[in-house]
Amino acid sequence: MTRATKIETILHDKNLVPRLRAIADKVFAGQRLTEAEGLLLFEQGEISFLGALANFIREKRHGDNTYFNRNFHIEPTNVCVYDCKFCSYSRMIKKREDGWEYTMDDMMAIVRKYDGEPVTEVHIVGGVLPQYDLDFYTAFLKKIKAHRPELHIKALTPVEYHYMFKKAKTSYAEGMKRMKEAGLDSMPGGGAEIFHPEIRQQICGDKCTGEQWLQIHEEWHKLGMRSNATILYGHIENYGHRIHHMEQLRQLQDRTGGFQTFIPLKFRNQDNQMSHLPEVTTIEDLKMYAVGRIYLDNFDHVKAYWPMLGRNNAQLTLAFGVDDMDGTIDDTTKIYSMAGSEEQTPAMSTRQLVNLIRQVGRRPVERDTLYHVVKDYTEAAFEEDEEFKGYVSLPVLN
Ligand code: V47
Ligand code: SF4
Repeated sequence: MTRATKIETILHDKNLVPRLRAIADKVFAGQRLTEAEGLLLFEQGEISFLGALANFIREKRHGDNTYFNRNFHIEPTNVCVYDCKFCSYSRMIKKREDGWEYTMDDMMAIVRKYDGEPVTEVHIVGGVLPQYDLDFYTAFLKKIKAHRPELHIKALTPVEYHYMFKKAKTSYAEGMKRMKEAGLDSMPGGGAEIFHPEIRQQICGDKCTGEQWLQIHEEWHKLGMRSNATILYGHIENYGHRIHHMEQLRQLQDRTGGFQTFIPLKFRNQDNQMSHLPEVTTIEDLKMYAVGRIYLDNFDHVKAYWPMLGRNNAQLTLAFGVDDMDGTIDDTTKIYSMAGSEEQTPAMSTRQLVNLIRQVGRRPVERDTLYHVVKDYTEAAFEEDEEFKGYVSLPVLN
């Protein structure tokens, strides 16, 4: 179904309740939804209705373009002083012998492993430990930049920053300034979980609060820098908490414009203290992506993190507001395989990722972290590309 027919279907659906019709009208007119309207979408929006609205916005902003980048991950440690109930990393100090704690040399060896590879970004995130302090990370970032100046460093979250700055007796503003001077290029979206204290207190009560998370991003944006934002959904929160979370993000984005991408992360239930909770259905995943796309009218991009969702579901999200598939990842990324994702060893080559996107009729576009186009995989570029020679692509479904 084309975009135009989908919209026609919505407008002529006699069964559409007036309040949902009014929301559709607002979306088509590019108007902002209220919190009550966002909640109504979650509570009463049929999945096809949500998909059509989200896809309308997605295609208005990006057409069929579906972005990905080539990056690699460094996870300094899987031991953490915090005790987030959903995290398969929260092995705490008492089980420290089960974990790894990389030295700066270990991590520089990982950086060097990618010398000559066409990666544009390193994503650094992991557990929180005292030895990884402000002096350590500023020295590490400087080393990376000295070795490979053009590599974009997307590193650490307010969870680490809050801990490090407190230890260094430094303000958020001063701490972020020091990180920028050391070579930090952008901040990933992790650590957001659910901002509402009612839930945050229960699932990750000992780390930075939602307000602190937002303040640190705000200081970073004030320096003219960009970051991402996540939500961890599908556990003990309700739709109201999700809307509250997105409302905080929307307000901050109105003030600074510093967020690039919204990344819903589905709670996975293996090997953590919340394993007794069932995981939500694929329909619920699609709802989260679609409402996220519709509600966050001041965010450019919505990303599906495929190692988390699985490849087929990630493909589905491309019809529910998602325009970004994150990166091609090798098997150094352990966080999700430990939490019970389908992708036990998440690895996907650029070829596979490009094909996955083409299979559902979208146009793969390789980007750098700041969404500059690195390579546009139009049909012609695809056919001519050395990397794809001899590769039989799967049929493209329209
Ligand atoms: O903050 C931990 C989540 C996040 C589980 O910015 C879990 O480009 C689900 O933020 N089930 C870290 N999620 C990862 C992250 C991220 C990933 C990819 C790209 C970007 C980006 C950011 O992982 C944590 C937490 O919310 N997480 N445990 C779990 N059991
Ligand atoms: Fe530590 Fe992050 Fe896991 Fe929480 S989610 S226990 S802060 S690694």
